[in-house]
Amino acid sequence: MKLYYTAPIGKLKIRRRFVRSKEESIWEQTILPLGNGSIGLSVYGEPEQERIILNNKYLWTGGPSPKRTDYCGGNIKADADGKSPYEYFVKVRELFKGGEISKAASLCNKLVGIEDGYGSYQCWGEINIDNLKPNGRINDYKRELDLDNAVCTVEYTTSSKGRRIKDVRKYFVSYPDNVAVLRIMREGGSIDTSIGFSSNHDAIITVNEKKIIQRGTISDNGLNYAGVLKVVSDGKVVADGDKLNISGANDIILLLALDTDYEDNYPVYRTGKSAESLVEGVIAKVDSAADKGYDTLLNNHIADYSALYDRVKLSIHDINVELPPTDKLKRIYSKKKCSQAYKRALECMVYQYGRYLTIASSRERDLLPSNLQGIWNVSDKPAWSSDFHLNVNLQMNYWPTYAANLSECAMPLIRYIDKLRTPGRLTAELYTGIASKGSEENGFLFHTQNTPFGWTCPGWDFSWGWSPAAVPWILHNVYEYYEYTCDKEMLKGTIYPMLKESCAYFTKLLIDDGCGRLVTAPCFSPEHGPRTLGNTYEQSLLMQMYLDTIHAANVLDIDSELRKEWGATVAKLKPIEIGESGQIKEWYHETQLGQIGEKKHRHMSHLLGLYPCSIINKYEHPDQIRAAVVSMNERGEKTVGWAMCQRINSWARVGDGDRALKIIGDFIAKSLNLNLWDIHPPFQIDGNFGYTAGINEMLMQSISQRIELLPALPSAWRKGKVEGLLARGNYVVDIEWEDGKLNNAHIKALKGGKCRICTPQGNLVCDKEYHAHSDCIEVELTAGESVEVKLK
Ligand code: FUC
Repeated sequence: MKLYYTAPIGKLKIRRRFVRSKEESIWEQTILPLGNGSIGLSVYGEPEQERIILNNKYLWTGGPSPKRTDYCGGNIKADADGKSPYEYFVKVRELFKGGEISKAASLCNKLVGIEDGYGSYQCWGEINIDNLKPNGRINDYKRELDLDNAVCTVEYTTSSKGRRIKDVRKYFVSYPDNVAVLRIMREGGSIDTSIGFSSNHDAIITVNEKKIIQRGTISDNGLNYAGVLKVVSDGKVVADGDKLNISGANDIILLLALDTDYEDNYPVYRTGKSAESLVEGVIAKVDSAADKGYDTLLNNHIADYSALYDRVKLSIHDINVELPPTDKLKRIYSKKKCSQAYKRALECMVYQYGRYLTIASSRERDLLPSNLQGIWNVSDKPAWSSDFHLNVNLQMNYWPTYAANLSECAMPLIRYIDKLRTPGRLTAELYTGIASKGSEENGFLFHTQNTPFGWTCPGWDFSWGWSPAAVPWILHNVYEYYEYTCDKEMLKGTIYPMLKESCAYFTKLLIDDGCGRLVTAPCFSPEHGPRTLGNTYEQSLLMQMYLDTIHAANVLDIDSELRKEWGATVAKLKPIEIGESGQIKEWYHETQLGQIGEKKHRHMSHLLGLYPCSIINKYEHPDQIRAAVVSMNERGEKTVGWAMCQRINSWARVGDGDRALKIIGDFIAKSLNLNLWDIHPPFQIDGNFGYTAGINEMLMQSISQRIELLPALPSAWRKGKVEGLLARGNYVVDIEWEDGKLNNAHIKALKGGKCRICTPQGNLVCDKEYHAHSDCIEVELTAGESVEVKLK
């Protein structure tokens, strides 16, 4: 499975309406991304000059700095009137409870943080390789990204005076060796070129033997960094200022390592390493890579990558069809006459691309999760700082991870959230008066915007900044790690303590709504409508969190008293309500649909109980499923990239595959760039991940203790096969279907237990002894055991 282009970037038909600068717009539409979780490359592949934009996940401005000695995660201790946010918080709640809604709503504006020190994800710099094209016309140009091995290739031939020259470039970023490897080869002639390795942050650049070395300090925050580019070549390599000139080469290998002194240790956020010692480290990395040699590096890379990527295979219709270049395929896709084979192949490619981007931007040892642009960024002022946005975006980045059988890739997310607890406790105390003392963990709070430096305050504007529900929401992503892998050690040591602390906090935060129900306040449904005492967004996420925590405590067989307490809290939480139009109410005082809030708003925060949570499900609450459909119809589908993907997942959860596929069609046609990156606009990677999650959900769901096969199969997906999806309970699921009907499924239990299986297509039978329930079959499997399932 490959993305490929037969024309250089300058000749591709790109979108001309630039949302950002021209350079950034060309970058986001055309480059091919490579990454190993922390090092990101953007490959242009121009014949004359190779240009590769460089990123390192930890290169950020903002946070603690010698220039900002009072840095405190954006939190305000007291405003100009000497009042603390907590005083305002208490007042806001009093006003809400006393029915003085508009006063309460306007006082919410005091519940903000500051902007100074927020910072932004940075671009590192670039590698430039000059004068690459020999004389003569270019033929057979091809730039491709092979998703099967995460290698990018650029190749073309030139002929001049009867001589044919073939150039081939191969690039990859290795996770095991933690270096980027760029190889440039020429047959039929030799290469004379000059190599530059530039910095966007005024690094000191030195050239030493065959290495270009950068070292520097980010002026905003004193973050130290170092990078090295080492040349291994059969040509002559000589230093020329801060460049390396190479002559007479047939083979050039460039090895790149980048590092910073970032560490996720609150409150310093630094390892304390100097730029000089970072230089020693990166040099050791490229030297050791050079000793191993290209073939070993490539083999290590492919072995590592395929161990993850190869777990899931997807083929809808006929995957083996010869495909046109990706830019053409994308253009043809939205035409009426586009063949089934092309349509389905592109849908599968975009699915696997989401898995590829997960592996490339989020790996086990990373200290940070993928951000709004994964790890790729060309600007020093990217949109929304390319931060960690928690009112849908970061959550969506990890929606597909587990079911797409890449659980390891969620480790950086779990680590990041765990580390936010410490600064988050300060925000909880300063803004809501709930303090943790000594070993007593009374809870942490963070909101919509977050950075690598413990930024946990609400943003500098309540209307998008305030979002306590960000905590239970992202904790659901964290808890899912256990649900899918059944890793009890991880549950006990890491996940459960996070859930337990958060329950302790919200139990203290909840107040009576005046009618005997528990709610939080003030609440704001992202990012529209009134400020209220409780809302469906916050209540649904809290309900899910308490249920997850009770379940976790059951599994671990601990905290029985707390379980009872949490159970009692769940019973008193204000429940999901259905309004006069038959809709899920977003606000409790909502009567008819559409009377409050912005029409067609992109956020569907009142439907999070449906997806990614599971409190709205067809088994227990078919009435709420019907109400969710009413609400979704009202919200419509004309929206930005990530929001289309939330809709794909939500329609899959209600079992409407045709509707999901319709949005998929629009998403591919309108919301993907030529390089298949999702746009908000501009480029925002959450849509890529949300799309992949959507396909997972259409083919297999595993909520309410059941594995549901083909829960939302579109009628246009007549036949197909998916192998290797992961279901909650740690089951690996393969499904084959033909003529729109389930042919067979193979389910392998990695952990074992009672496995309930169903499909909306009819009753099932299997090759093991089973119990038939009214809506599923139940089979007992031991670890390692498999079962074959068919329609009765
Ligand atoms: C949320 C969304 C926006 C955007 C931003 C990064 O605030 O409402 O659409 O995706 O995050």
